[in-house]
Amino acid sequence: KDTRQKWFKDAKYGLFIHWGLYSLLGGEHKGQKTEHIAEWIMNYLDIPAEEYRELAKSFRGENFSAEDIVRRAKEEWGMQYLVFTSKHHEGFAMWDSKCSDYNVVKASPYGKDVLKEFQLACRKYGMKFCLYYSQAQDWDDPDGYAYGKDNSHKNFRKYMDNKCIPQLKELLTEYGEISILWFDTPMDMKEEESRELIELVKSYQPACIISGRIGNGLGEYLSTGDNFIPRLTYEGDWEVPATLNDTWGFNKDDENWKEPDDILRLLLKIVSRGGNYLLNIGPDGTGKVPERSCEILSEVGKYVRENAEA
Ligand code: FUL
Repeated sequence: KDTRQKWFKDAKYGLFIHWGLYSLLGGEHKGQKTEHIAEWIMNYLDIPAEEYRELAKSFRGENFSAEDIVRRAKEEWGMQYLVFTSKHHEGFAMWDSKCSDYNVVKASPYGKDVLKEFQLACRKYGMKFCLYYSQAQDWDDPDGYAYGKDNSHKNFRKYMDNKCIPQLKELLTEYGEISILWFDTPMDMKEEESRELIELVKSYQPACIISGRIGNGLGEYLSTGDNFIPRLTYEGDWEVPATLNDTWGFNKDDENWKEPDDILRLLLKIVSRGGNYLLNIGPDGTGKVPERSCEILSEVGKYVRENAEA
Protein backbone atom coordinates (compact mmCIF):
# COMPACT_ATOMS: atom_id res chain seq x y z
CA LYS A 1 0.00 0.00 0.00
CA ASP A 2 1.43 3.32 -1.06
CA THR A 3 -0.22 6.74 -0.78
CA ARG A 4 2.50 8.29 -2.95
CA GLN A 5 2.10 11.40 -0.81
CA LYS A 6 5.23 12.58 0.93
CA TRP A 7 3.28 14.66 3.42
CA PHE A 8 1.48 11.54 4.68
CA LYS A 9 4.70 9.57 5.04
CA ASP A 10 6.24 12.44 6.99
CA ALA A 11 3.19 13.41 9.03
CA LYS A 12 3.51 10.90 11.94
CA TYR A 13 0.87 12.48 14.13
CA GLY A 14 -2.64 13.76 13.40
CA LEU A 15 -5.86 14.80 15.12
CA PHE A 16 -9.14 12.96 14.60
CA ILE A 17 -12.29 14.88 15.61
CA HIS A 18 -15.68 13.25 16.13
CA TRP A 19 -18.38 15.88 16.45
CA GLY A 20 -22.03 15.51 15.52
CA LEU A 21 -25.52 15.27 17.01
CA TYR A 22 -24.46 12.27 19.12
CA SER A 23 -22.16 14.67 20.99
CA LEU A 24 -25.26 16.28 22.52
CA LEU A 25 -26.27 13.01 24.14
CA GLY A 26 -22.90 12.15 25.64
CA GLY A 27 -23.81 8.46 25.71
CA GLU A 28 -27.29 8.77 27.27
CA HIS A 29 -30.78 9.10 25.81
CA LYS A 30 -33.97 9.34 27.91
CA GLY A 31 -32.21 7.95 30.95
CA GLN A 32 -30.76 5.02 29.06
CA LYS A 33 -27.01 4.73 28.71
CA THR A 34 -25.19 3.11 25.86
CA GLU A 35 -22.51 0.57 26.63
CA HIS A 36 -20.88 1.14 23.26
CA ILE A 37 -18.90 3.91 21.64
CA ALA A 38 -21.06 7.00 22.10
CA GLU A 39 -21.43 8.02 18.44
CA TRP A 40 -23.26 4.71 17.88
CA ILE A 41 -26.06 5.56 20.31
CA MET A 42 -28.74 5.91 17.64
CA ASN A 43 -28.05 2.41 16.36
CA TYR A 44 -27.58 0.60 19.64
CA LEU A 45 -30.52 2.20 21.45
CA ASP A 46 -32.71 1.94 18.34
CA ILE A 47 -33.67 5.60 18.37
CA PRO A 48 -36.11 6.20 15.48
CA ALA A 49 -34.82 8.61 12.83
CA GLU A 50 -37.65 11.15 13.35
CA GLU A 51 -36.87 11.30 17.04
CA TYR A 52 -33.11 11.51 16.57
CA ARG A 53 -33.50 14.31 14.03
CA GLU A 54 -35.01 16.48 16.75
CA LEU A 55 -31.58 16.73 18.32
CA ALA A 56 -30.51 19.13 15.58
CA LYS A 57 -32.75 21.78 17.13
CA SER A 58 -30.58 21.95 20.21
CA PHE A 59 -27.22 21.89 18.44
CA ARG A 60 -25.86 25.33 19.36
CA GLY A 61 -22.10 24.83 19.41
CA GLU A 62 -21.79 27.75 21.82
CA ASN A 63 -18.31 26.71 22.94
CA PHE A 64 -17.01 25.58 19.58
CA SER A 65 -14.01 27.16 17.93
CA ALA A 66 -12.36 25.46 14.95
CA GLU A 67 -9.66 28.12 15.09
CA ASP A 68 -8.83 27.30 18.68
CA ILE A 69 -8.71 23.54 18.10
CA VAL A 70 -6.52 23.84 15.00
CA ARG A 71 -4.16 26.34 16.62
CA ARG A 72 -3.68 24.09 19.62
CA ALA A 73 -3.27 20.96 17.52
CA LYS A 74 -0.57 22.59 15.44
CA GLU A 75 1.21 24.79 17.94
CA GLU A 76 0.78 22.96 21.26
CA TRP A 77 0.11 19.34 20.41
CA GLY A 78 2.58 19.02 17.52
CA MET A 79 0.15 17.50 15.02
CA GLN A 80 0.40 17.74 11.24
CA TYR A 81 -3.02 16.78 9.92
CA LEU A 82 -6.63 16.90 10.95
CA VAL A 83 -9.47 14.51 10.09
CA PHE A 84 -12.97 15.79 10.80
CA THR A 85 -16.23 13.82 10.68
CA SER A 86 -18.13 15.61 7.90
CA LYS A 87 -20.88 13.00 8.15
CA HIS A 88 -20.78 10.09 10.56
CA HIS A 89 -23.05 7.01 10.48
CA GLU A 90 -25.92 9.08 11.97
CA GLY A 91 -26.27 10.79 8.57
CA PHE A 92 -26.15 14.44 9.73
CA ALA A 93 -23.96 16.66 7.54
CA MET A 94 -21.68 19.12 9.32
CA TRP A 95 -21.72 21.50 6.33
CA ASP A 96 -24.22 23.38 4.16
CA SER A 97 -25.12 20.43 1.95
CA LYS A 98 -27.28 21.26 -1.04
CA CYS A 99 -28.66 17.75 -1.40
CA SER A 100 -29.83 17.13 2.15
CA ASP A 101 -31.36 19.67 4.51
CA TYR A 102 -30.39 17.44 7.38
CA ASN A 103 -27.31 19.52 7.97
CA VAL A 104 -25.81 21.84 10.54
CA VAL A 105 -26.53 25.04 8.58
CA LYS A 106 -30.15 24.39 7.68
CA ALA A 107 -31.34 22.32 10.63
CA SER A 108 -29.52 23.63 13.70
CA PRO A 109 -29.46 26.91 15.63
CA TYR A 110 -25.65 26.87 15.32
CA GLY A 111 -26.27 27.61 11.63
CA LYS A 112 -22.64 27.88 10.52
CA ASP A 113 -20.70 25.69 8.12
CA VAL A 114 -18.32 23.75 10.35
CA LEU A 115 -16.23 22.50 7.41
CA LYS A 116 -15.65 26.06 6.19
CA GLU A 117 -14.46 26.99 9.65
CA PHE A 118 -12.03 24.08 9.74
CA GLN A 119 -10.87 24.73 6.19
CA LEU A 120 -9.97 28.33 6.97
CA ALA A 121 -8.31 27.51 10.28
CA CYS A 122 -6.27 24.71 8.67
CA ARG A 123 -5.11 27.05 5.94
CA LYS A 124 -4.13 29.66 8.50
CA TYR A 125 -2.04 27.27 10.62
CA GLY A 126 -0.59 25.12 7.85
CA MET A 127 -2.49 22.00 8.83
CA LYS A 128 -3.46 19.31 6.32
CA PHE A 129 -7.26 19.21 6.08
CA CYS A 130 -8.88 15.77 5.76
CA LEU A 131 -12.48 14.61 5.93
CA TYR A 132 -14.12 11.52 7.36
CA TYR A 133 -17.23 10.50 5.41
CA SER A 134 -19.38 7.47 6.26
CA GLN A 135 -19.99 6.19 2.74
CA ALA A 136 -21.95 3.01 3.45
CA GLN A 137 -23.67 3.39 6.78
CA ASP A 138 -26.27 6.13 6.95
CA TRP A 139 -28.84 5.51 9.65
CA ASP A 140 -30.98 8.45 8.61
CA ASP A 141 -31.35 7.58 4.94
CA PRO A 142 -33.86 4.74 4.42
CA ASP A 143 -31.49 3.20 1.87
CA GLY A 144 -28.22 3.60 3.76
CA TYR A 145 -26.79 0.56 5.54
CA ALA A 146 -27.04 0.04 9.30
CA TYR A 147 -24.85 -2.44 11.14
CA GLY A 148 -26.70 -5.30 12.83
CA LYS A 149 -30.04 -4.47 11.15
CA ASP A 150 -31.87 -6.02 8.23
CA ASN A 151 -30.50 -4.31 5.14
CA SER A 152 -32.00 -6.70 2.59
CA HIS A 153 -34.85 -4.40 1.47
CA LYS A 154 -32.56 -1.41 0.93
CA ASN A 155 -31.85 0.19 -2.39
CA PHE A 156 -28.24 1.11 -1.75
CA ARG A 157 -27.84 2.42 -5.31
CA LYS A 158 -30.53 4.98 -4.61
CA TYR A 159 -28.69 6.21 -1.52
CA MET A 160 -25.43 6.36 -3.49
CA ASP A 161 -27.02 8.44 -6.26
CA ASN A 162 -29.11 10.73 -4.10
CA LYS A 163 -26.89 11.36 -1.13
CA CYS A 164 -23.45 9.77 -1.01
CA ILE A 165 -22.15 10.80 -4.44
CA PRO A 166 -23.64 14.32 -4.52
CA GLN A 167 -22.35 14.97 -1.00
CA LEU A 168 -18.87 13.75 -1.86
CA LYS A 169 -18.86 16.08 -4.86
CA GLU A 170 -19.66 18.97 -2.54
CA LEU A 171 -16.81 18.01 -0.23
CA LEU A 172 -14.40 17.78 -3.14
CA THR A 173 -15.37 21.01 -4.87
CA GLU A 174 -16.28 23.50 -2.15
CA TYR A 175 -13.60 23.19 0.52
CA GLY A 176 -10.29 23.54 -1.27
CA GLU A 177 -7.71 20.83 -0.98
CA ILE A 178 -8.86 17.71 0.88
CA SER A 179 -5.80 15.67 1.79
CA ILE A 180 -7.51 12.41 2.79
CA LEU A 181 -11.04 11.16 2.31
CA TRP A 182 -11.38 8.99 5.35
CA PHE A 183 -13.96 6.38 4.39
CA ASP A 184 -15.16 3.91 7.02
CA THR A 185 -17.13 0.66 7.61
CA PRO A 186 -17.77 -0.45 4.00
CA MET A 187 -20.32 -3.10 5.11
CA ASP A 188 -21.67 -4.89 2.00
CA MET A 189 -20.36 -2.47 -0.58
CA LYS A 190 -19.44 -4.19 -3.81
CA GLU A 191 -16.04 -3.82 -5.37
CA GLU A 192 -17.48 -1.74 -8.26
CA GLU A 193 -19.07 0.61 -5.74
CA SER A 194 -15.84 1.15 -3.85
CA ARG A 195 -14.06 1.73 -7.18
CA GLU A 196 -16.69 4.19 -8.28
CA LEU A 197 -16.17 6.33 -5.18
CA ILE A 198 -12.40 6.21 -5.57
CA GLU A 199 -12.68 7.33 -9.20
CA LEU A 200 -15.00 10.12 -8.17
CA VAL A 201 -12.53 11.40 -5.58
CA LYS A 202 -9.57 11.16 -7.94
CA SER A 203 -11.43 12.88 -10.79
CA TYR A 204 -11.74 16.01 -8.66
CA GLN A 205 -8.64 15.73 -6.51
CA PRO A 206 -6.02 13.29 -7.78
CA ALA A 207 -3.76 13.85 -4.77
CA CYS A 208 -6.48 13.15 -2.21
CA ILE A 209 -5.62 9.93 -0.34
CA ILE A 210 -8.26 7.20 0.01
CA SER A 211 -8.35 5.70 3.50
CA GLY A 212 -7.93 2.00 4.17
CA ARG A 213 -11.62 1.53 4.94
CA ILE A 214 -13.11 2.26 1.51
CA GLY A 215 -13.66 -1.50 1.30
CA ASN A 216 -12.63 -4.42 -0.88
CA GLY A 217 -8.96 -3.89 -0.10
CA LEU A 218 -8.82 -0.80 -2.31
CA GLY A 219 -7.59 1.82 0.15
CA GLU A 220 -4.25 3.51 -0.39
CA TYR A 221 -2.90 2.75 3.06
CA LEU A 222 -3.59 0.32 5.85
CA SER A 223 -5.94 1.62 8.50
CA THR A 224 -5.46 -0.59 11.56
CA GLY A 225 -7.88 -1.32 14.38
CA ASP A 226 -8.02 0.94 17.43
CA ASN A 227 -4.56 1.10 19.05
CA PHE A 228 -3.43 -1.86 17.01
CA ILE A 229 0.15 -1.67 15.80
CA PRO A 230 1.19 -3.83 12.85
CA ARG A 231 4.34 -5.94 12.80
CA LEU A 232 7.71 -4.41 12.26
CA THR A 233 7.94 -6.05 8.86
CA TYR A 234 4.89 -4.31 7.38
CA GLU A 235 6.21 -2.21 4.53
CA GLY A 236 3.37 -0.09 3.18
CA ASP A 237 1.90 3.16 4.49
CA TRP A 238 -0.28 2.79 7.56
CA GLU A 239 -2.12 4.69 10.24
CA VAL A 240 -3.44 3.83 13.69
CA PRO A 241 -6.71 5.60 14.52
CA ALA A 242 -6.99 5.73 18.30
CA THR A 243 -8.83 7.19 21.25
CA LEU A 244 -7.68 8.76 24.51
CA ASN A 245 -10.46 7.01 26.46
CA ASP A 246 -12.93 4.36 25.22
CA THR A 247 -15.10 6.34 22.85
CA TRP A 248 -14.81 8.52 19.74
CA GLY A 249 -17.89 10.70 20.14
CA PHE A 250 -18.23 12.49 23.50
CA ASN A 251 -19.35 10.31 26.42
CA LYS A 252 -19.89 12.17 29.67
CA ASP A 253 -19.33 9.02 31.76
CA ASP A 254 -16.11 7.87 30.16
CA GLU A 255 -13.21 8.89 32.37
CA ASN A 256 -11.03 5.96 31.39
CA TRP A 257 -8.25 8.20 30.10
CA LYS A 258 -4.90 6.84 29.11
CA GLU A 259 -1.93 8.53 30.73
CA PRO A 260 0.25 10.92 28.74
CA ASP A 261 3.13 8.44 29.17
CA ASP A 262 1.06 5.65 27.59
CA ILE A 263 0.23 7.85 24.62
CA LEU A 264 3.83 8.90 24.23
CA ARG A 265 5.01 5.30 24.32
CA LEU A 266 2.46 4.37 21.63
CA LEU A 267 3.46 7.35 19.53
CA LEU A 268 7.13 6.40 19.69
CA LYS A 269 6.38 2.79 18.83
CA ILE A 270 4.19 3.73 15.88
CA VAL A 271 6.56 6.35 14.53
CA SER A 272 9.61 4.14 14.91
CA ARG A 273 7.83 1.46 12.88
CA GLY A 274 6.98 3.93 10.16
CA GLY A 275 3.27 4.58 10.79
CA ASN A 276 1.05 7.54 11.60
CA TYR A 277 -0.86 8.02 14.86
CA LEU A 278 -4.30 9.56 14.40
CA LEU A 279 -5.50 10.49 17.85
CA ASN A 280 -9.09 11.46 18.61
CA ILE A 281 -10.91 14.15 20.53
CA GLY A 282 -14.68 14.21 21.00
CA PRO A 283 -15.96 17.72 21.73
CA ASP A 284 -19.22 17.78 23.74
CA GLY A 285 -22.53 19.04 22.39
CA THR A 286 -21.53 22.65 23.00
CA GLY A 287 -18.27 22.13 21.09
CA LYS A 288 -16.05 22.17 24.16
CA VAL A 289 -13.12 19.76 24.05
CA PRO A 290 -12.94 17.69 27.27
CA GLU A 291 -10.39 19.20 29.66
CA ARG A 292 -8.54 15.94 30.19
CA SER A 293 -8.02 15.45 26.43
CA CYS A 294 -6.36 18.85 26.24
CA GLU A 295 -4.13 18.13 29.23
CA ILE A 296 -2.95 14.80 27.84
CA LEU A 297 -2.30 16.17 24.37
CA SER A 298 -0.45 19.21 25.73
CA GLU A 299 1.75 17.00 27.86
CA VAL A 300 2.59 14.74 24.91
CA GLY A 301 2.93 17.79 22.69
CA LYS A 302 5.76 19.20 24.82
CA TYR A 303 7.86 16.16 23.99
CA VAL A 304 6.84 16.12 20.34
CA ARG A 305 7.70 19.76 19.78
CA GLU A 306 10.95 19.60 21.72
CA ASN A 307 12.14 16.77 19.52
CA ALA A 308 10.74 18.05 16.25
CA GLU A 309 12.56 21.32 16.80
CA ALA A 310 15.86 19.74 17.83
C1 FUL B 1 -15.28 3.02 13.34
C2 FUL B 1 -16.61 3.75 13.47
O1 FUL B 1 -17.71 2.87 13.43
C3 FUL B 1 -16.49 4.50 14.77
O2 FUL B 1 -17.68 5.11 15.11
C4 FUL B 1 -15.37 5.49 14.64
O3 FUL B 1 -15.71 6.48 13.69
C5 FUL B 1 -14.06 4.80 14.23
C6 FUL B 1 -12.95 5.74 13.88
O4 FUL B 1 -14.29 3.98 13.12
O5 FUL B 1 -15.27 2.08 12.39
